[in-house]
Amino acid sequence: MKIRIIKPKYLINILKTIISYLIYKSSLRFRESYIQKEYKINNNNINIKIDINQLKEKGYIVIPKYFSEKACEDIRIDIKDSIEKYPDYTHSGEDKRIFGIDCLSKSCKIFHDDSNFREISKFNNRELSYCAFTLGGHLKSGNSGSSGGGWHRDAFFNQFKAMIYLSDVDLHNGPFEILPGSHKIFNLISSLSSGSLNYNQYRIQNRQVEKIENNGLKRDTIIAKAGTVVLFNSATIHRGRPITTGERFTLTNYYYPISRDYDDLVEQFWPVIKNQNISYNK
Ligand SMILES: O=C(O)CCC(=O)C(=O)O
Ligand SMILES: [Fe+2]
Repeated sequence: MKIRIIKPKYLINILKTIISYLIYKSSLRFRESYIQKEYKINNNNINIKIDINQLKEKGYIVIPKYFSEKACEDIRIDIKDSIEKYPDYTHSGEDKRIFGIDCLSKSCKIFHDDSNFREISKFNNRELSYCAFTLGGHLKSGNSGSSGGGWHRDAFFNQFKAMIYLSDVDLHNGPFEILPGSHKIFNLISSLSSGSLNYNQYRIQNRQVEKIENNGLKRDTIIAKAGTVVLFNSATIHRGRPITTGERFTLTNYYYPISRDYDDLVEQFWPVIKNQNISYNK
C-alpha cells in the first residue's frame, strides 16, 4: 500500500465529502428494507440470477441477450424516426438524443416499464424509485463525439440507470466505460487526492482519470452485442468512450427516488416528451 502525504486542500475536500456522506446516510429512512444479494431475472429471452452484490461493489452489472436482435432493430428504427419527426425534442450535441422516447414507441415503453429494473433500482438507490423517462440515443462517428460528454459522475453516492445497447458495440463505436467501485465512499475519498479533484466535482478531466487509474481504479470497457443491458450506479466515474468509427444506438432508463418530483426532472432535462400517466405507484 502506497503511503501518501495529503495536502491541506484535499484534507478539507475529504472532510466535506465525509460530512455530505453522513448527511446522505441519515436521510435514507428505508435503507434496511431494500438490501438483497441476488435477483432472478425473467423475460422472454433470458432466465438468470444476477448478483446484486456486484452492483454494490463494482457499480455495474452486464446482462447479455436481454432483447433479441429483431427487437433491437425495431427500436433503432423507432429512434431514427423519432429524431426525424421531433427535431424540437431532440438534443443535438455530440450525439442526438430524445428524453421521453417511451411516449413515442411501444417497444421503448416496454423497456421503460421493465419491472426487473424498477425492482433492482431500489436496491441500488436504497429507496423506492421510479423510471422518470427513457432516453433514446444515436451516436455517429465524424467529430469524435461521445455519449455523455466525457468522464463524469451523474450524482454522488447513489443513482441508477439501465442502458441497453441496440447495436453491437466495440472499442471504436463509443463503448460505455466505468471505474469500478468509484462510487464507494473509500474510493470516492481517495480519488480526491489521487486525482486532484475538488469537492463535489462532477466533470473529470482525462488526465485526472489517468491519475486515479494509476492509483488502482482501472477502467472497465463494456464491449458487447446488441441486446446487452448495462445496469449501473451513475455515481461511479463513467463515460461513453469517444466514437471513431460507425454508430451506436442505445436506450437509457433514468431512475429516481419516488420523492423526486417528475415535473422538476422534466424541467431539468428539458426538452422532454412528457408522460401524462407517470406512475409513482409501488
Ligand atoms: O451512454 C453512455 O455510454 C454513457 C452515458 C452516461 O454518462 C449516462 O447515461 O449517465
Ligand atoms: Fe452519466
